[in-house]
Amino acid sequence: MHFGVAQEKITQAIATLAPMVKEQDREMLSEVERKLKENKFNLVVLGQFKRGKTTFINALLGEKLLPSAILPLTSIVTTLEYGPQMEVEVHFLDGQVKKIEPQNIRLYVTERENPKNEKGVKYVRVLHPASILKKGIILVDTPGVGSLYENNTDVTYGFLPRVDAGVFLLTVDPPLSKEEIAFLKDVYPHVERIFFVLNKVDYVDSDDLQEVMDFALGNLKEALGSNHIPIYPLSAKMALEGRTDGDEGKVVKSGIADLEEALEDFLLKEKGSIVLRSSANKVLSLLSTSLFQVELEIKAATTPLEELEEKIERFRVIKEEISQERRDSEFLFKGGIDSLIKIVNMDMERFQTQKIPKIYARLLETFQENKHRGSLELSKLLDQAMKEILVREFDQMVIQENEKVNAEYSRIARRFADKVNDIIDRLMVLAAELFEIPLERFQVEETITEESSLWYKLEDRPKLLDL
Ligand SMILES: Nc1nc2c(ncn2[C@@H]2O[C@H](COP(=O)(O)OP(=O)(O)O)[C@@H](O)[C@H]2O)c(=O)[nH]1
Ligand SMILES: [Mg+2]
Repeated sequence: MHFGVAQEKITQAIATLAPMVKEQDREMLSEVERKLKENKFNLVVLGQFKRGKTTFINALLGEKLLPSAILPLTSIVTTLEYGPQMEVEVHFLDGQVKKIEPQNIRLYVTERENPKNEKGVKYVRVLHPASILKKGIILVDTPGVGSLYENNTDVTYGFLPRVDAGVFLLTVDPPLSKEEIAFLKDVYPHVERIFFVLNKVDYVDSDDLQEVMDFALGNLKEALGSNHIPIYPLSAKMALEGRTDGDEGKVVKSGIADLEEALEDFLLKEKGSIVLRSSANKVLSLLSTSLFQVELEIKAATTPLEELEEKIERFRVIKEEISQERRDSEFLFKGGIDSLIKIVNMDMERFQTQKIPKIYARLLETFQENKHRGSLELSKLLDQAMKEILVREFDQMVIQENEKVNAEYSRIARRFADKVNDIIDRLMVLAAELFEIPLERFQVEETITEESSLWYKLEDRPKLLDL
């Protein structure tokens, strides 16, 4: 279908749907409509905290616009789209919009200047003349996940349904963390297209780069179960410095050109279809939930009042019963989790009472064997012995606990999922019976048993032995 025709059809569907949906869904629809009309889509920069997302966006813009440093953490989403001149708007949660000077962005988007978002900012919108934006993308800088501030993770996750395509930043130091893999698995189903970038390559020399790339690639392949994953090496910092200093050599060395080329190629060839597909999907999913409500209303309008009141009363009684059951199930689930936590705590205590003496004995042994050595060497040996025994004991414990926790958690979750499915079933049958509406059945998946595992962290140098 021609882009214009499809665009028109989706716009019509939005216009029909808009008056029928809830306020907040209407907001989402009008955003979809705007993006569709302007043929724009969100290219969201994702990744863990401090991977260089903000630096990368600044490099694309060719100027140090958004605040990035070791300390100030972006806790607010910033969107950037094309405008003939730079303009910055702060959109507040209460609906107000304020124009600000570009150098004041930091007052709103950093944790230091706006702790816990006490200023009530919803997002910051930047209009900018950069050529990459001219092609119709809305670049989005997210706070990132896995930072100290839980709020950031929530904000980033909250943005996922709005992602059309993503740039996912990894770094060479360390190549891929457990949290990153978990986050990536969450992101993947939401995104039509994702570009992987291995940032901070200036930390490794060119001999090691291939090795680091292969390692990251192997991890990604394993995590995503896919074989074709292009990954772009980059030094966002070098690209930004090169552009702000007018040092073309640095820009070339940074690797940004390949990535920009891939992005532009993608914009040229695929953007239109992604805009359409992603808009249509968003409208469709809203449509299917709205449809049920509309059908209910139609049925209600055509049923005699008395009969309807009787049905409503029956529905109310059964609904109350089901609510009670839901509360019971939640209670059961909580109880299950509590007892799981107790089991883990008990295991930890047992680990402590059994293993700590063993660790001490081993350290003492090392000390006795080596006490004739110099204090620096002795301290090194003790460090090493401590690390070895800790790693060995902890590894063993973690493997056992993981198995136990996963098995027990799956069991609890399965029971809970069964109950929830049962409740959904009954509600549907009831609604279908009372109001004669055919419904599509859906299942609560057992993915409720999302696996997450225990881990521990060993400092390079145990502080205990800081002699
Ligand atoms: N060496 C090096 N440092 C970088 C690079 N990109 C970003 N950084 C630094 O990493 C830190 C975090 O960057 P930032 O862009 O704020 O990360 P964000 O939290 O993902 O937005 C800053 O100190 C940046 O200067 C890079 O390519 N190389
Ligand atoms: Mg940032």
